[in-house]
Amino acid sequence: MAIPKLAPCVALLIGVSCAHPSYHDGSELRGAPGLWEWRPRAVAPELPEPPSTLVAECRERRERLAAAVGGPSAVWLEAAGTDGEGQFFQSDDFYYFTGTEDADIGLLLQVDAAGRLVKETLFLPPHDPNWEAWNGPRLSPGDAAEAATGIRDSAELGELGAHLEALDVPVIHTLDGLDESPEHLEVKARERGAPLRGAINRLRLVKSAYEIQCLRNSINITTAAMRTAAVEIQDGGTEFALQGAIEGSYLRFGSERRGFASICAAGGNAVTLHYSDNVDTLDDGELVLMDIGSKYRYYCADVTRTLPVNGRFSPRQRELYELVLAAQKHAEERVQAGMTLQEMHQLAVEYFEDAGYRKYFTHGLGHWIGLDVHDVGRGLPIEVGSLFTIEPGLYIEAEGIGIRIEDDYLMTEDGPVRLSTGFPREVAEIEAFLEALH
Ligand SMILES: [Mn+2]
Repeated sequence: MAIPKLAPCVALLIGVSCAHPSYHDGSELRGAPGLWEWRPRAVAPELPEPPSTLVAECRERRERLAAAVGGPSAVWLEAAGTDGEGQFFQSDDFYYFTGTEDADIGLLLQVDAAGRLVKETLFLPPHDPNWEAWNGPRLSPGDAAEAATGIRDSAELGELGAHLEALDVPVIHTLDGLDESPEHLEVKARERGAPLRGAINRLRLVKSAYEIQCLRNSINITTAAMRTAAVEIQDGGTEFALQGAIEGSYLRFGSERRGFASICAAGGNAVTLHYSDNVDTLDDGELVLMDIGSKYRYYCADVTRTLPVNGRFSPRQRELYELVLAAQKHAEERVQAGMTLQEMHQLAVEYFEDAGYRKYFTHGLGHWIGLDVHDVGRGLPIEVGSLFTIEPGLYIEAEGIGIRIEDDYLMTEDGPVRLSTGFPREVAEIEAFLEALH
């Protein structure tokens, strides 16, 4: 009785997997089922508002930082400096703890012996109507700045020396050094791995629900931009038209900027790992590699796809592509919390070794993502709540072929979840997608 009941199921499975190209991702690790809707031209993705607020997030981060460095101590953090007339973006660490986007300001935290944050002061330039007439409003000391940032106190930058003199702690932790530090205070943690840098790295490694939603939104903008820009992929197209379509889509879809230089590399250009000149043509018979990532509220995505310019992989291209994809699946099926990224890297190394292609895999398998595309936390093990890439690749200069597949993953209690499902990665899906575009 069991056999007749099972037989139709087996037939159904074979029929689904073989007779028709699947329009869904084949992986068990689908993070966002239904996200990749089957349409040749994408519309703006939905960007759910993250839970909590940036002000509440930053307050909690400052309290956790105080507990991590311990006391009695103080912590001094500096914003990025002004950079000419270009658009200003905050440094990642300062943004993480303050949420502010003003240049040349600072934050002083005081931590008691129990590791509690007992005083916090944001140091700001004095109110300057002339400056604001040219550049727009900025934070200056007072109730408005304290309300906007949730930082309890504010003071003029010129008063920093007096505040430091009055500190009743033996040590100030700082990343950047501190020119005005009083003699009686020890200043430390400038070097890598020192208490402050290490504490910040560990905090930034594990993302909150707020951060995970920001990263999901950034990833969904990136894959939607890739879908939209894919109409530029055709014989006689150009790398720069592809780049323009991608980066224009970022802005239209709700990203504030790209997270790094877009790589749109046709044919042999893809062998250069960080090629971003993007000045070449796309020619029939070549592959084109896109390694791109938008920023959403400072959080950076990083996704790579490699597609055939004429819409169909050649047998050799397909052979290599399937090998890279299999290496990615090999790693994602085995990676787990507690592993380091170096240990994860070894999974792909072994896979390519067994296949005889080890020497063509010339970079690391993955890195953290977060505020930075290569986020902080080198050497730390993967934790539940950390996000990272898995990006195997093969680069064969003699054949003019570079192939990379890169996805973004969130580690959960149940293992990794692939978040960048908004662009197909299976050969049949890619070919069907490209065919529908033209
Ligand atoms: Mn990457």
